[in-house]
Amino acid sequence: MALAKIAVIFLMMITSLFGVSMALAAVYDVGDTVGWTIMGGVDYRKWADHKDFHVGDTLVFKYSNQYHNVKQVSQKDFLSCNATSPIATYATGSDSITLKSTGHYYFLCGFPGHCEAGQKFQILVTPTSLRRMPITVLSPSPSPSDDETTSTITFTSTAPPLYSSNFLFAFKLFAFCLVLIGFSF
Ligand SMILES: [Cu+2]
Repeated sequence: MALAKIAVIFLMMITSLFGVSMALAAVYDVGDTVGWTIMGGVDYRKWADHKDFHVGDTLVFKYSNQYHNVKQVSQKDFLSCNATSPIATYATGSDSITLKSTGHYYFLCGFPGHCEAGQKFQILVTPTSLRRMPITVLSPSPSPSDDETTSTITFTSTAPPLYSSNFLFAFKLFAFCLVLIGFSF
């Protein structure tokens, strides 16, 4: 009986973890629905400030390439709005840029005056493994007379914050199942 329960629990764990693993990398539309422009009143600094960027995530720039482009530049060029020596230039009007390594990324529009008008932002890309979520689980007590002990597990996850609740749910489920096993023995 107990073995069957354990088998079911492991199957559930694997299923829930697999379900989350399919959504590992996040895709960010720069400027959200407004896109990459100087006309929509988007504060790109603010837009970037509220997000955690990790290796594997993708930035999507959508814009009219008659009026804008995307240039990845150095910090120095970012600060001075110098678009003449970019690290990379994108100009299709729908550019997906996958963040392949950690560190600072600086983006600006190379059209005259646009960077100065605020069409620029910087991000810090951190390793995927830095997503750590402390989760407290109740460990099953061997007998009712013992005090219930709590232990903290630091779980390293590769999911974006959006999916944290899934992990939390999976672990609550797991903790609940552990308690069930404890009672069945
Ligand atoms: Cu522009």
